[in-house]
Parts: sequence; C-alpha cells; structure tokens
Amino acid sequence: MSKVLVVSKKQIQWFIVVAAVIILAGVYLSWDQSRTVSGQAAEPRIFQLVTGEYKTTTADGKVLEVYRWDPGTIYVNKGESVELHINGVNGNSHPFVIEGLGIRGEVTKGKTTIVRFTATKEGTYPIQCLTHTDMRHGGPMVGYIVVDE
Ligand SMILES: [Cu+2]
Repeated sequence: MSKVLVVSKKQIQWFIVVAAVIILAGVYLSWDQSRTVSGQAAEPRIFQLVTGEYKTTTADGKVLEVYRWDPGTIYVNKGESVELHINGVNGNSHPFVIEGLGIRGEVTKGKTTIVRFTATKEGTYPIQCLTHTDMRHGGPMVGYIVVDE
C-alpha cells in the first residue's frame, strides 16, 4: 500500500509564501542582532592628559608655582563613551572631582589614572583638583570637559 500525497497548486503557492516569510524574518533578526552587538562593543574615545606645572621666580625672589591639567579643555559628544588617561608628571598627588558627572579620583606621580564616563547631558564639567584650588595653594588646577550634542 502506498499513500499518494495530492498537493494543489494553491498549497504550493502558500508554501512558497510561508517559506519566504520565515527566511526574511531570519535575515532581519540576524541583521538586527549583529547591529546591536557592534553597538555595544564600541570602543571608548581615549584622551591622554598629564599633570603639568608652571614655576617662576619674581624679581624680588618670590617663587610662583601652579599645577595644571594638560590639555585644559576636552571636547566630547553627548552619549559617547570616553576614557581620560591622566598621567601624573608634576606634583605628587592630585585628588580630584569632576563636578556634574559624579566622579572622584586621584592622580599620583608616575602613574596613570583612567577615568571612564558617558555624559548624557550637554554642558561644561569642571575637573577640579582638591589640593591645588587657587593661587595660594598651587592652583587653580582646573580643566573643563565640554559636552556637545
Ligand atoms: Cu593638583
């Protein structure tokens, strides 16, 4: 006994339509996943900074000394992943805050401090050394992170 399978032309058309939908859905889903994965794997943009120092002696023998972040201004885009690699050159210790980003840290001589952030709001965020705050304390050691759209 053998079974005879009777397939109508309409059934074949339906089969082709269903197969096409499944293939297109698979292509769409795999494309969508690969887009998401590459988005998450985005490398941060790295900025190299150093702690620098200006020092001079006035005509009457007074020593003036100021520590600085160098470069003093950094421009980033809103939503981009950023890393600051701050290398301690001048000055033994620079404890700092970045106002508005909720970041605290310290840069010490001969070491690199890495600061990671993604700013979600436009604005200017000061990076302020807590030791060298003004002229009387070897500052102002302040820099600016400018976040644009
Ligand atoms: Cu400092």
